Amino acid sequence: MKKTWWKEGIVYQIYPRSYKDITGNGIGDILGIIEKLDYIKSLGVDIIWLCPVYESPNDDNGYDISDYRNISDEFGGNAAFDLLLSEMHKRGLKLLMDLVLNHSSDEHEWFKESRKSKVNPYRDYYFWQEAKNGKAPNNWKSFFSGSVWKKDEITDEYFLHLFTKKQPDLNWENPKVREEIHDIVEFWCKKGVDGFRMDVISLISKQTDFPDSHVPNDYGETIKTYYANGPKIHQYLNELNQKVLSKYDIMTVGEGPGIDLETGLDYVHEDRDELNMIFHFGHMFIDNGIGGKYDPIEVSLPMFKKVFNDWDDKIYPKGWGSIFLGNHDFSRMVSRFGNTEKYHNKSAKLLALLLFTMRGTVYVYQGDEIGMTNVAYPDISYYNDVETLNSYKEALAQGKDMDAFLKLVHMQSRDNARTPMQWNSSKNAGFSEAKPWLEVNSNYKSINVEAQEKNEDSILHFYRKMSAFRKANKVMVYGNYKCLNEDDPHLYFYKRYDDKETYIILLNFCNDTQKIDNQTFDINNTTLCLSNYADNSNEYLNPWEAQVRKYL
Ligand code: TEU
Repeated sequence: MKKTWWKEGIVYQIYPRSYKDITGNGIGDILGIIEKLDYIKSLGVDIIWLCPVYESPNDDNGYDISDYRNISDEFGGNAAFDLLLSEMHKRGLKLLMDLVLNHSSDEHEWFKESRKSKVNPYRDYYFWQEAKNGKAPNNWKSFFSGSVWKKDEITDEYFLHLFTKKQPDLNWENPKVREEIHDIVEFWCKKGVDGFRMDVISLISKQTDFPDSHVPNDYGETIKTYYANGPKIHQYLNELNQKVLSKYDIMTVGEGPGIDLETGLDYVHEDRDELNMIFHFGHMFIDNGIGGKYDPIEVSLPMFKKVFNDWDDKIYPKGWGSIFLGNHDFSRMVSRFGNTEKYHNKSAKLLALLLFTMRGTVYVYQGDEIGMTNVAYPDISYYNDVETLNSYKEALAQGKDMDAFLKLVHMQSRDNARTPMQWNSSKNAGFSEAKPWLEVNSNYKSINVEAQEKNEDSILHFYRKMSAFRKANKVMVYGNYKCLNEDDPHLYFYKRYDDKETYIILLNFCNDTQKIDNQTFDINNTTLCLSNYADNSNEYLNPWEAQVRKYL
């Protein structure tokens, strides 16, 4: 397996709006990130993935770009960005830009032109369709509620938007659109960025006959069958790679809703020249029922393990994967997969230990390094996220029990991950002098960076320990992975190994002490390397205990 920096590098994802506000307007900014670069570096991070900072009307907080070449003034503009890039490079940190190429903002010049008339030269930059039997062209539903089609009064035709009405989908069928996109990517490569996270890249090739979904109410199935992995997806990615990406030493990670085990490797196969890795959502959509995240189902540990086992099995050795347990679109990882009460510290560390001992490039989402948790605002007026608000409106219109729905919002809203970073116990968690754009989580007095810096036993110190361990032991990066107990409902054991060394990772995902009685390894033949407990035994695991052991 080829060795490269992007396989070994540890990525830290920043949601700039919520990281650190220097200018005092309640919105995080680039100068705030610059102020925190030494902190970020101290985590053992090599690469920063910066969520979109381009000019945007912010209908979806930057995922609706109105100018791909300029940085929004709200975040500090182009000068602040240039400073960030040079300050990062000075510290040996690499920068991953978030590129949203499936759609633009409706306030982008292209769309403003496109709407004007059916013969406008930019008309075919987007997907326009006539009404069908007086209605929208098909029954597809937007990721963010309602139809994917919006009728535009000017020409009386519908345009496609898989996300909000202000995020019209770009028509990659049009060679001019692809050229524009290649130019944009080249522009950022020339500026010296080190790679791209490509938003919903799995959706860029459309089935242009726009067939009705035969399962319109089955969220996951519709995405997989109709929206993702379209007929020309690999042609487009290969072209982008040949024309631009391959000329630079950069990394690419494609975000891939709808990519499954059958389609995954094609995106990242080392002989296919497309992307370096993708984010699949096997474990992230694990609790989604037919109706999606607001129709949740029970999740078991064997289901969770199966996702990691199956993906590792499919991707390697010809491809490469990414390991993450949270990002700006999901609730907090410790709230989802850990325990936020008695075992907050232990379970957050267990999840960190899992992240850093898996095969694939590791992604840490801001705030997870201190175990930030979900928030439960008292009512919907506190929420900001367009997906949450649209889902709420839809539930209201459907006459659902709204108290019960608010509980689902507490569990599933994307705002859980977007509350301001908790730096210290002062006003607004040290995030901003002004009222933050989104209310801070009230637990900031106990969960914050400053307090954890002072405490050797903190989650924060454990992240540092784990990143150093991964760096010192390349078998954690390149070694094989094998699960040792697929069916156990509470314990997750796996090994990481190569010709020379074997490590065993033991994780107890429950609130009770569990006996270690696994037949596949001899624990007495191992030595303990790392754990989130000080009192370890060879016979049992404490609640949420995690251990790394090495074969003698
Ligand atoms: O997310 C795509 C995506 O899959 C999400 O919409 C996901 O279905 C949802 O968040 C689950 O709750 C990307 C970005 O990460 C997201 O922030 C954007 O809103 C979206 O694309 C549109 O650009």
